[in-house]
Amino acid sequence: MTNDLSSDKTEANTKSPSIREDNITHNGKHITADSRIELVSFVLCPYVQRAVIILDEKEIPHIRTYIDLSNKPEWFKKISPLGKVPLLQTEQGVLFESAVIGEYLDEITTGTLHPADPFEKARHRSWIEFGSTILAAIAGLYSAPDHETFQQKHHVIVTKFEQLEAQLGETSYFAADNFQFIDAVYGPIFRYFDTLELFISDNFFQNTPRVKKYRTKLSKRTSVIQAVTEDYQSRLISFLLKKDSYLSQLISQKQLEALSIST
Ligand SMILES: N[C@@H](CCC(=O)N[C@@H](CS)C(=O)NCC(=O)O)C(=O)O
Repeated sequence: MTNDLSSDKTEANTKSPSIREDNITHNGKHITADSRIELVSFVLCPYVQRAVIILDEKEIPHIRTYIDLSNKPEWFKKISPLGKVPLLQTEQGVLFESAVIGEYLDEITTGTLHPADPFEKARHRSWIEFGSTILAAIAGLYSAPDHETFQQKHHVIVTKFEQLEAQLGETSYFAADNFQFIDAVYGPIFRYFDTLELFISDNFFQNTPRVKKYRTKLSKRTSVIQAVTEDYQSRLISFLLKKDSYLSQLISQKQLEALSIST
């Protein structure tokens, strides 16, 4: 996601640590409660949100640095192999790719957010990848230049939710009543719809009651709520408007006024 919203700021998270004692050395280096972990972030990035949610769920003290992706700082360009966020700076070096960062954060702390069973864990990882394809479809929707493409993307998203529906059982979250790693992926996905539904009358969840319930459950999770800044929605709407897409046209001046958002 590239955009032109300026958003440089750093925020320290000073929650109490829970670094796993039996995993404090790696390549001769120690990971301790005092170790500096810095997450390089972008305010609107759903992949960043995954890492933020895991950091929060596992109560990992860290520093969060927000950068402007349309004007990447030189220091970021130097350390980021793909020029993408999230990027995690640790005492041992830099990690990139949200899934990798999440796994690392899970492994250096007490307990795990993944299921113990190898197949079940692998199944979750498969559906995490699936989640990334939903994000791609959402980007396709908000970038669609015309009504026809918009409708096609809408159909792709609804079909993906139908596939997801078939995976969900009676549990509160994806596959358990406690929050797991995979739930950090679906929280940020569903968050988009809180904004999209302000402007799109088509229902995305009509045929998928379990997905709908899962969405509601995730929307109440503190780590999910706190994974974005307070001005997230107005920033997202500004971003959507600047796309100059079919959706941008649906965001009427009247609605913006009602939301107290200036263009
Ligand atoms: N597969 C990557 C995707 C990360 C990604 O696409 N990040 C976007 C922001 S949401 C980015 O940094 N894009 C670079 C740019 O816009 O220049 C991950 O899971 O971390």
